[in-house]
Amino acid sequence: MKVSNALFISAASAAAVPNYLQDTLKETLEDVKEFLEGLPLGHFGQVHSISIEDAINRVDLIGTNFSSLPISSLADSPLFKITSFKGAGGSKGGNKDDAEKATASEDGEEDQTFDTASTDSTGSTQDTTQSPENLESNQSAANSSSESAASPSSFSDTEGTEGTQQSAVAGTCSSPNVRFEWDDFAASDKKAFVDAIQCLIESPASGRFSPARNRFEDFVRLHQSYSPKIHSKSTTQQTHKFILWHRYYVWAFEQVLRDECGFDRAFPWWDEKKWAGKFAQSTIFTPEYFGSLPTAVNGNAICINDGRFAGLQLFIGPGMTVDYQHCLQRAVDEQVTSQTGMDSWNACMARTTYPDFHSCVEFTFHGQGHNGVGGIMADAIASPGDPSFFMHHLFVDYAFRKWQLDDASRMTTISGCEDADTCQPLTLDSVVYLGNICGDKCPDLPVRDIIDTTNGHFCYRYNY
Ligand SMILES: [Cu+2]
Repeated sequence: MKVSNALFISAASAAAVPNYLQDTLKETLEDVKEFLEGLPLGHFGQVHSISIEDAINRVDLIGTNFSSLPISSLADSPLFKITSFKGAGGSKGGNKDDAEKATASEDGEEDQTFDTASTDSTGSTQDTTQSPENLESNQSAANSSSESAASPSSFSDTEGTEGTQQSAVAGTCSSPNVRFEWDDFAASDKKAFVDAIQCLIESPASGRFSPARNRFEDFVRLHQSYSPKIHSKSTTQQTHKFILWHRYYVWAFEQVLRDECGFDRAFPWWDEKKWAGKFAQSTIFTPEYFGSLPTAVNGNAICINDGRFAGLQLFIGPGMTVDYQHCLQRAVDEQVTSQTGMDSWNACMARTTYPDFHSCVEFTFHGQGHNGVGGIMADAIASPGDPSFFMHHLFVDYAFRKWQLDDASRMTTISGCEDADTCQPLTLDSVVYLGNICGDKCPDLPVRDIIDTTNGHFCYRYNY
């Protein structure tokens, strides 16, 4: 996993290597050069500045020592075969049990907390830190158009595996998990988060997202395979499923971190807009956590050799490429990250219809956040290969939630295009698929079950 790191050190100490070994070392370094330097920036389609087809076609630029799957083969893949949703009423595909369980649970109507001191043997806690108004349903939150939460001194999100619980009475889940902003966490919590992601990288692939080589790559492969269905082709050919699909996707990532890697803290989100124009100075891109954010050198992205993911090698991407080894790499452009600030935020929040809001987000701070980090992140298709993808999309989901809180009707109504080709109407019955990446917790679901983070399949909110 740390091959490039080790070689990097070797290169630095090459002067100490005996002459007779220096040629060998030089050859070895030549062999892995691209893993050290990263790929030319042109190998990564700039997110949404080109059409999705162009992004897919970028694989032709790379060479021949990889295999690339044509888009048509993916559409026919059983994994992504469209299954029709069986009725909007009645059972919510796997959630009914959860709802019943939650109702029966002694914690069912209790408030959750993040105070580690009161954690009991089952991992459940009783609320001791949140004030009553923080625990109100989204009705009051919607009225105030903001969410707030106590700032706990420690975080222990114990509700994780019960994130789907629903209140049978109010229709709104009684104790939403609170996602806290990155800077609200203690260092140990941040470390636990990146450690859990590293755990996924070190865990075996499920085998259902071939040819992913580890559990983390299952997520990369899912996103890659499904890319054409969940991103707009262009600003004129859009699918408005993008923001909903990614909401479900980062939620699934949370479930897997909790269930398979024991992550037991509150889930973080990243207030990206406060770092506009200075992503490289942000508190996620550090040698302790997600690694540094270097600028390109000679038009190449830079392999990341510090942080928790130092030396990470990827085998999914760029574009539709698979089985092609390349390093986690970045190439920051702060001119681009500067466009992720309050101007675009305010512009999007002012949009009054779902499709208008959606387009604004997808093509402004969403796209610029990706392109500004550069390298893997600038690839519209395989960008989840950079773990910072999830922080970026947590911000996008935060933006969506904030916009919904401005008008309660946005929690229950939808419009726009389901697909970018023919613009079939997107409705509450349109189905969103995740390939069951988190098992029974990730069934194919209608939009009505994922449009509201506190009523339906989810039970979470943000701390502000
Ligand atoms: Cu995406």
